[in-house]
Amino acid sequence: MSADRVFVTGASGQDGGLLVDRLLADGASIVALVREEDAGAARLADAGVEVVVGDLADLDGLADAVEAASPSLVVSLGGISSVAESWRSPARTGLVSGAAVAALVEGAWRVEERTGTAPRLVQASSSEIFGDASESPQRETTPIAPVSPYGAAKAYAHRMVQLARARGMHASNAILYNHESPARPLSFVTRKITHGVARIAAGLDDHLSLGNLDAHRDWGWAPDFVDAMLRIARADAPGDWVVATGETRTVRDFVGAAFAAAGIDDWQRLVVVDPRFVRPADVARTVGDASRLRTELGWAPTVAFDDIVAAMVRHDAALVAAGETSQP
Ligand code: GDR
Repeated sequence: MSADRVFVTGASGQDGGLLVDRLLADGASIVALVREEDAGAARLADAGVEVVVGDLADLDGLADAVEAASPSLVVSLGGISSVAESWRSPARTGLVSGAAVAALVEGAWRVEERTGTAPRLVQASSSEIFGDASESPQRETTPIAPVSPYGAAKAYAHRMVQLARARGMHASNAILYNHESPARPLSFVTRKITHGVARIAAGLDDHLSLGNLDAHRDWGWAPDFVDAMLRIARADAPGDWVVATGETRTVRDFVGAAFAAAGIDDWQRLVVVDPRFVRPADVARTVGDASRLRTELGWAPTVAFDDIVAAMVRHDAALVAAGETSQP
């Protein structure tokens, strides 16, 4: 399939930036829905992306935007992506991370009515839909039982994509586990750690405040995950695919690896647990089985855990050395 015209939500996020770069390199034309106040809009426009101003909370406007763009592929990356934030804004999370995906499907159906062909759709689904999963590692068939407002919104979107598929659309869920890069915002634990460690190493801070250090997460490399989404978009048949490394580590392991990458061994005294960062409920352990993606679509992770951490620490050390101490 040539994904020649792609409608993207969340284009100014970590995955969006990586996806846009890949698609532009492939010669695709891209329509990105961005909020008026989105600081990333100018960069997208400069890169040759057609920017449409809109809001995921405006469901009718969103379906209209898909219909007007008449794309061959819709990639749904937008919404509230922070699980912590979803506890503070559960209703808005339901709207922009859940119902907005139904609006994308509605827009796609309208394109189908008009042209006879529905666009393909890839939804950035999440391991959070499984909650404290009854099986480990989790697979595409693991029961859906979210334990956060974010997970509940994503579970609705996941199901909506399956319903679109049942109605004949090439609509797929990429069930994404945590995936990181230097472009990860500071609100997520990995980047908070690597940025904080870089500041401590430079003598700018004397400690790092975190929440639950015992949570296990399956952490991968964001460019690999964007590659997985493109493979899924281009697959002969639609479906649901777990995108994960199959390895799980604790937040404490991540902290240790980050300090090690900065040359600091005795780090325990530099980390403080602050109840403000502990969530009302937190998934204890995620680990995904990406066998289906490996065998059917030839995907494999390319960057090991320690190398992900080291790349992020290196990036943040350079930022700190350049005097850039806040969110880039
Ligand atoms: P997560 O990512 O909730 O797994 O969702 P996050 O990096 O926010 O948290 C990972 C784990 O770290 C613990 N933690 C902290 N988290 C944050 N943000 N800040 C802290 O100070 C802190 N201290 C400990 C958390 O409790 C949690 O256990 C990510 C997002 O990218 C979602 O969009 C995506 O769907 C899932 O991964 C798969």
